[in-house]
Amino acid sequence: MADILIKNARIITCKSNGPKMGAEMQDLGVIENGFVAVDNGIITDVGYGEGEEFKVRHTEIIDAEGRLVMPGLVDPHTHLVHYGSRENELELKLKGASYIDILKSGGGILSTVSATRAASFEKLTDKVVSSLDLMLQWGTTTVEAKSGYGLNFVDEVKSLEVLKNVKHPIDIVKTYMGAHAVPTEYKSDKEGYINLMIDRIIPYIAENQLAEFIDCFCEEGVFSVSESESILLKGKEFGLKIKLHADEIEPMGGAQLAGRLSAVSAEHLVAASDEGIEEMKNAGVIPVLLPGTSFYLRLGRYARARKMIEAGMPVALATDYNPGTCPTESLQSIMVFASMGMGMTPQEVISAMTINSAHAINRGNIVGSIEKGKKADIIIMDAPNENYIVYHFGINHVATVIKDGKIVIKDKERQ
Ligand code: IZC
Ligand code: ZN
Repeated sequence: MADILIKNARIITCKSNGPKMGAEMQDLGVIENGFVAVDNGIITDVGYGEGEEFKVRHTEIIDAEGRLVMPGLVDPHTHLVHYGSRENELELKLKGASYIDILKSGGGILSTVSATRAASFEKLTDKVVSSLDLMLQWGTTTVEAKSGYGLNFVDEVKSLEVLKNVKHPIDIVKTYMGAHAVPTEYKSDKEGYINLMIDRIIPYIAENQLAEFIDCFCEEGVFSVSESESILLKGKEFGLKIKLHADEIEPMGGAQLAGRLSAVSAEHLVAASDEGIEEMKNAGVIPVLLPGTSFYLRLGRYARARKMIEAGMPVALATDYNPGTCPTESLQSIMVFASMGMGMTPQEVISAMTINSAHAINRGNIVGSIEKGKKADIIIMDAPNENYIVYHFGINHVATVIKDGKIVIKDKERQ
């Protein structure tokens, strides 16, 4: 018995026992002319043939001939909960202002903080829902989301409560990121802000299970390596898992810190040193690369994905969706930058946005591949093969989205 049977499909399973390491990322575990059976929200079988042994109980049989069936995309790094937008910075940026210059003059993150603090719970929720709707339409079925635009007790808790209470098919993994910037009221007392996080906010968030991860913006002019370390260690003491914005713009030693703390993942890594990459590898830290941000910051350089893959590391990719440095919800857009900017093959890109990104948020045993026993989070792309998705860029290839075994986006052409 099955609720849904997908047949005649080219199935990109992304099957793997753990994250796909280095060269393994090229192997997507493709099943030509296969079927997927779904029952009660779970994948119950995957194989060759039409799955004729499955009688379909409730919903329907999907004939996916000529299409690509893949795991729902997993976005392991977003700043989903924020209010307002920052298109005003576009012109400043084009005139040559750097990201950190804009932040130091009270713009950037801090302008989003003002808008987020002023927004009601309902308004913030509406904005989150409209972004989640877009993500789902573009094929994302699980997303990591950070706080970090409240920067005080009330508004950080508000942001995480919005994520906890929002009703949406997409699964959200929550991260506390109070260490995103120093709020204006603590401008000349950074230590005071760090103490507020350490003494009050982190314990409250952990005890009330408002987040699973803690993250910190370790960057020149934001939080130093030693400040980041004390904040992250406090989170760890309270049971939060560690992520880290490391070496995004300046080579700070963030990658080494991620290795030393055995972080689950370290993100950005554009300026990460050879030693940093080596220490991450030895500690099993997953590199989460954000090439849309390199592009949008006009950095003129990208993280060294090829070096990391050749070193045998399990590279993951994310949008970094945020209102300043990467205002897009679309992982399909990021595919192009990963491929053209960093030289990743379409196969590596898909591994990095499914099984590896699932592991980067501690969901590798539940989502990220089409395998028996996993959640039935499946997308059907109107594309003949995986190369085509990267090749025909800038458009949405998603035809159908199945989330938790329910068809939430229905193929318009074939209804
Ligand atoms: O709002 O600018 N890099 N945090 C770290 C960001 C970008 C988000 C922003
Ligand atoms: Zn980020």
